[in-house]
Amino acid sequence: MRITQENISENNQSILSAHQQELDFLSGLLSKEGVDIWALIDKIKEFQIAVPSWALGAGGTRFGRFGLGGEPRNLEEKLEDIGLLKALTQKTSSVSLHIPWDIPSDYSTITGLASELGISFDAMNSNTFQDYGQQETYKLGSLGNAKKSIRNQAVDHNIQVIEIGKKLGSKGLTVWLADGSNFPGQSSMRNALQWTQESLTQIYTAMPDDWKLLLEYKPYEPNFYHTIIPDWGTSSLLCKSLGDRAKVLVDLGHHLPNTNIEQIVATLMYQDMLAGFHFNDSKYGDDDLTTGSIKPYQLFLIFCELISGSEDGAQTWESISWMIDASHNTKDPLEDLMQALEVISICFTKALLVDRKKLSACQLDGDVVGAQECLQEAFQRDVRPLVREARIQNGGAANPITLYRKLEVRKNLIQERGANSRSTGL
Ligand code: PSV
Ligand code: MN
Ligand code: MN
Repeated sequence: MRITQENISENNQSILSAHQQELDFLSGLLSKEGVDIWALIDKIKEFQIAVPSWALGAGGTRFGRFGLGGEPRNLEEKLEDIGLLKALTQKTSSVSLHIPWDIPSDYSTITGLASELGISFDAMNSNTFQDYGQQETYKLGSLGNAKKSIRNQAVDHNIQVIEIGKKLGSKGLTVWLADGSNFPGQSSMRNALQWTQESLTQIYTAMPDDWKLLLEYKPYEPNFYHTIIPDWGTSSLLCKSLGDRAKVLVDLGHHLPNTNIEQIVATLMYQDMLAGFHFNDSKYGDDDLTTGSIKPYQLFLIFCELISGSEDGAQTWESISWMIDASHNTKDPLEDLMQALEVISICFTKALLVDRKKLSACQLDGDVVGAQECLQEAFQRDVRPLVREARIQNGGAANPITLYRKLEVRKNLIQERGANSRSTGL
């Protein structure tokens, strides 16, 4: 199923006048405060976020999985789903593939379909956390395994992923390592780190000059005693030993509760070490809940750091990659992704509204209350009309989820692909 421009314009027509009223009201208020509305809307229009191939099917937990029907059965159908998201939201135009789940059976078919849908290939993801028929098991680790032959196999896999990505036009490799140990004494933490560094060096060396390596960290799970790359510091240490095209990837769910993620962002930007983001939200751990569903204020504060870091010249905005990393057990994943794209846009817009001059003055004057007021002023503002306007101008739907439901997209996908179709992925 595809959504046409006519579907969208026809739907938008019915809500245009109500939207215009809301927009005029907000523009009036903001213009009085000296905000350049149109420049703001242009920034919102430009901000695009990649979607991972594994977020398009129903995810599971270790207790079970509940399919929702109409899930994409292959890479072509995953691209079609991203095409639907793109048509509705105009907020995403790239997909992040995971190998071996998404190995193209025919490259020209895949690149042809992607260009027909206007989709490009974001960073590639390798998989050395599962066994899928390869020679040696990853049960006790991959790039940091005590056995050299297993480390070599994991390095070769990453190089294969780079080769696949080159054929698709991707420009990056994301490495998330599940490696670690479950019990004290199980592994030598120092040796494991050194082996990981050596393996990553081989991978980095195999990357084309115009690629970047995005290195994730995660404190625990699937290993519960020690993880080789548990935090941003270890990731940064490894990246620095590799070279300046290796940087730290911040996955919002990969922190212990109450970690000050915005401070991590500030610290990484301070050293030009921020590769990008995996957006999601969490209550307890790596919950992969919908972005902004639990801690929208934290997301806003993260964007405040990102915007100030780039405006102050610490690190360029263009050097940072944006992606959603979520996997849902109870929601229609396409609806979930639309919710995530919306809330990311909202927090981004609110952060753009912060009066940074005033904030800076408050910081210099030691005006604690004034500084907080600056942030609250922007955070409490309802910016949805601006986000909607940006989407309409880009050719998207004024209200993506409503139109998705009106067009009965899921029902159509179930008819096309079956009620029990299963997506390859997590
Ligand atoms: C596992 O925690 C994970 O969610 C990582 O964040 C990766 O980015 C993703 O899976 C795909 O490998
Ligand atoms: Mn991630
Ligand atoms: Mn994760």
